[in-house]
Amino acid sequence: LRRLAPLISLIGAPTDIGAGARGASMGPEALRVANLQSTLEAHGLEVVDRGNLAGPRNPWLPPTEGYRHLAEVVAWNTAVHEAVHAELGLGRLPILLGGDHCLAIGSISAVARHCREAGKKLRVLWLDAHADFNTNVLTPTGNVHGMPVACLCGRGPQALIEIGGQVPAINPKWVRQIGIRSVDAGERRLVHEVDLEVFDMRYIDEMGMRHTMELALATLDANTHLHVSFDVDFLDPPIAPGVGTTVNGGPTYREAQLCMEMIADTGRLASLDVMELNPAFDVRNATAVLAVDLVESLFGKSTLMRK
Ligand code: 4U7
Ligand code: MN
Ligand code: MN
Ligand code: MN
Repeated sequence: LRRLAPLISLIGAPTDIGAGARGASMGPEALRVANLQSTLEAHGLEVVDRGNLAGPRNPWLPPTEGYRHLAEVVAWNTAVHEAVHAELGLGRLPILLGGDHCLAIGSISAVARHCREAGKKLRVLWLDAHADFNTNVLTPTGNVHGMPVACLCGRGPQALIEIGGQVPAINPKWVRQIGIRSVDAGERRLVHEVDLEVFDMRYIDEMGMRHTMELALATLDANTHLHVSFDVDFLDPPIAPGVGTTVNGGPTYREAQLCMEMIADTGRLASLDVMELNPAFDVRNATAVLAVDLVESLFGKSTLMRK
C-alpha cells in the first residue's frame, strides 16, 4: 500500500540571532532561489510556502549572563514554535528554513508538543558538526545556536526551556547525533552526563555511513514521528562553504546522500529543519543548491528507480 504523499509547508525564519557570524538570516531566501519548492513539486509533492516569520533585529551585543540576545532568541523561537505547531495540527509536514540553529528549540519543542497531543513517539536526528549542547556557564561564546539540544533537554534558561509548555521538551534518549566533530570541553562532559547517543566522525570513518544510519534509525515503528534537524555545517566544508562555522572532515557528498536516502526509506520523516545556511560565505549559492539536492533525497529521490 503506497502511503499518501505528505503535504509540505515551508516556513522561513530569517534571523541570525543565535549565531556567531551574521548572514544566516539570508538562508531562507537562498533556499528559495535554489528552487526548493519546485524541486519538491517535481516529485509530486504538494508544497505551500508560508513566507517568512517576523521577529526582532539582531542587536549584535556581547553576552549577558552567558547568553547573547536572549530576549530576541526567545521571541524568534516563540514565533517558530507557534508556526511549526500550527502546520503539524493541519496534518502537514513543516520544513523550517533557517536561520541559525537556535531556532530548533522552537521547532522541536513544537514537534514534541504535537507528539504528546497525537500520542506519537518522537525520534530526533541531529545532523551537525557540533553537539549544540552548551549552557550559559559552559559556552565559550554565548551564542545560543550552540545550546539548542541542551535547552530542549531542560538545561537552559527558563524562558527558552518552557516554550513548548513542558520541561524538558524532549528526553535525550530520543536523540541521535550524526557527523559530530567539534565539541567544547565543558559541553563534552554534559553530553556524557546525559548519555547522548552521538555517532561522531570517528565512528562514521570506522563503521561507515550505512551502519551508522542503520543504528540511528533502528527501533522506529509505525507510530514514530521522525524529525530531522539538518545543520548545513554537517557537510564537509569544501562542498559546503556557505556556513558560518565550518569544521574540517565532514561527510562527503556520497555519504550525505546515503544518509538522506536511508532516512527517506523509513517513510517516517514528519518534520525538518534546514539550518545555518549562510549566503554571505557561499560561492554562487552552491551550498544552497547542495542543501536542496540533499532535501530532495530526503523526500525520496534516488538515482535508480526503487520499488
Ligand atoms: B551550530 C560553539 F564554541 N560550540 O558553542 C559554540 F565552537 O548550530 C559552536 O552547530 C557552536 O552551528 C556551533 O559557540 C553552533 C563554539
Ligand atoms: Mn547546529
Ligand atoms: Mn553546526
Ligand atoms: Mn553553525
